[in-house]
Amino acid sequence: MTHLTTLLPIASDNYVAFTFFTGTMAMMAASLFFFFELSNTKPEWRTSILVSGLITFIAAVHYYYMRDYNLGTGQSPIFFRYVDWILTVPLMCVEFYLITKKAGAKINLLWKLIFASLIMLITGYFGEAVYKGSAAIWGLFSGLAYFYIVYEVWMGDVAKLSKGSTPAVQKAVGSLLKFVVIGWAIYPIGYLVGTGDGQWYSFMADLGWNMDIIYNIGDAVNKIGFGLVIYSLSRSED
Ligand SMILES: *C/C=C(C)/C=C/C=C(C)/C=C/C1=C(C)CCCC1(C)C
Repeated sequence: MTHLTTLLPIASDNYVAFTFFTGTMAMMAASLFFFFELSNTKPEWRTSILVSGLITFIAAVHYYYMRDYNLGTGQSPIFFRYVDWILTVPLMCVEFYLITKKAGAKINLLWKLIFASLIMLITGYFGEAVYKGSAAIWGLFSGLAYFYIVYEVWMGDVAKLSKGSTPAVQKAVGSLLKFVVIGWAIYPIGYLVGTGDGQWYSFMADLGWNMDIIYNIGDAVNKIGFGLVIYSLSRSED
């Protein structure tokens, strides 16, 4: 791949490239915002805001490459995408843990979440890039790991701990649950669209949607959106 893609024009109907560009800028801007706001954040929320900034920063660097790769080749940057997720999703688990820690969570909750998220991503990568013919079965494994995370947050440890805690922590856990159940569910939709060709769920591919646009929307919601929710919680609680 050459490094001249910045000289390539983007066709006005190339929405994929458009979302890679705006995604790059949004991730960069969000990182600056979180980093600069650190110094006027209450100490007990600082680590959370810092981790939000790290997540958007790591994504900004990957988006920079994905944008280039996509514009130069017209293909999906599957590899960079998964490298980004392998780094940022465990960091999101750290965010979840930091919130639940305020309700008394132990470190083993963090390891459970990280482990499940890695299973979810590795099996997803196999289905999307390595064993494409059996994308359905890999997607199913990935989905099971995802449901385990949903279970932990909705009914498992996270939910139980939150019940006995302060209203502020309950509110934080409530928004965490929304992100895991609604925000994260954007990704399997992208997967079904992107891998549907020749599978029983080929109707998803036939919709004419684009996997990268769906993933890019998912990233904006979950990385920037979740970071902003943490930010506002850090201001409202007293
Ligand atoms: C910042 C990036 C985030 C929060 C990425 C999250 C990714 C997922 C929740 C992916 C989930 C998948 C499934 C549940 C099944 C199909 C394969 C995946 C990996 C797309």
